[in-house]
Amino acid sequence: MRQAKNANQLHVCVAASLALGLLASSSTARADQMMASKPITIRFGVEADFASSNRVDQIHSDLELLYNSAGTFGAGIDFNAGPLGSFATNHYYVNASRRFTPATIPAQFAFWGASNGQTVWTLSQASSLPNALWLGVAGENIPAAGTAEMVDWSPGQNNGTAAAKWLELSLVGVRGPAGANVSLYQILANNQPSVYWATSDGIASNDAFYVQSGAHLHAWWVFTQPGTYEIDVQLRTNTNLNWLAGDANRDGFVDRLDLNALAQNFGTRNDWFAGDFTGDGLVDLQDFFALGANWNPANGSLAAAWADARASVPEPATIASLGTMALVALRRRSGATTCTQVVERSTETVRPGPSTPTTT
Ligand SMILES: [Ca+2]
Ligand SMILES: [Ca+2]
Repeated sequence: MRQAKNANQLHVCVAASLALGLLASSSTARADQMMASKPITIRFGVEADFASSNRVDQIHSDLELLYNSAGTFGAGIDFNAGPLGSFATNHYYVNASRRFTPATIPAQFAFWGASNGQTVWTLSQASSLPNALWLGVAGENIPAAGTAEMVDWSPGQNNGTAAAKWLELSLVGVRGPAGANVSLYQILANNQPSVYWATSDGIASNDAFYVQSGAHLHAWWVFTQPGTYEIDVQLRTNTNLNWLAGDANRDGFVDRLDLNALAQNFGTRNDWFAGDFTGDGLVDLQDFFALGANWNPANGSLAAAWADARASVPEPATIASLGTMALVALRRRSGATTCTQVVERSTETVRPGPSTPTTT
């Protein structure tokens, strides 16, 4: 499952790790550096519109993904001319011509998350549909400075198996109509679906699609309910930056300013500047370890600085709680790796929710 971290338990783990001096084994040396974007929200209307927003329908448009260089990303709607459109003022529209009610859904399409006889909406991978949106995913507008920083990597999954300058499009959340599922896949030479996104089994790290710098691809998009969808994605790529882990504000020092950034954003999906030094798009314990490995003792005790940083962030749990003491005692018996495992299991699945009203 692609998940939101439980921030409070992560803080407890940080406190426990500090108490046990577990930071010494961390290492940040590497030639390449993964970078992740902040979450980006892409909006779709399935026979429904967002208020005060332009409907993007009946054109060939690509979802342009950008790595702009220096750890910054972006995305926009390609209108084939002029600047990219903003997702704040435009939404992709899935019209009635793409509405189907199959009596039987073939087994290989079970990932749609629809039942036999249920109406679904599909944006086609094929180009011969003049009455509907033809939506691709592209890395064609990445500026030269961004491409120059990108280095070959192999995501090792989905359509990103070979080494190349890949940009990852990860699904991290969907806010849509009640019971809605979203999927993204291609039909390739074997005539079988290659599934990249499918919310029917939750949202996980393998809900990812890959496009190379300079390329664009088309795929099938399927929605199982009418209404409006806000789809949260994060972009990732591999770079040659080799920045100093922990230096969130890029001033050349790993100090309290950086620790404060990490504390403020702990447990969130975020980018380097908010504390994601590992490039997985999450600000969590591993980022704290990365910062800790480069912490200069001249800045004082890391434990004390962390306590100060956390004190400025509202949260219900305190690191001095009895629960923390119990966890520290537990770690003394079982070791550091157990802490990470506890964190990974303390997650909460992001699922399509009932918050958005449907319109048909
Ligand atoms: Ca700094
Ligand atoms: Ca991280």
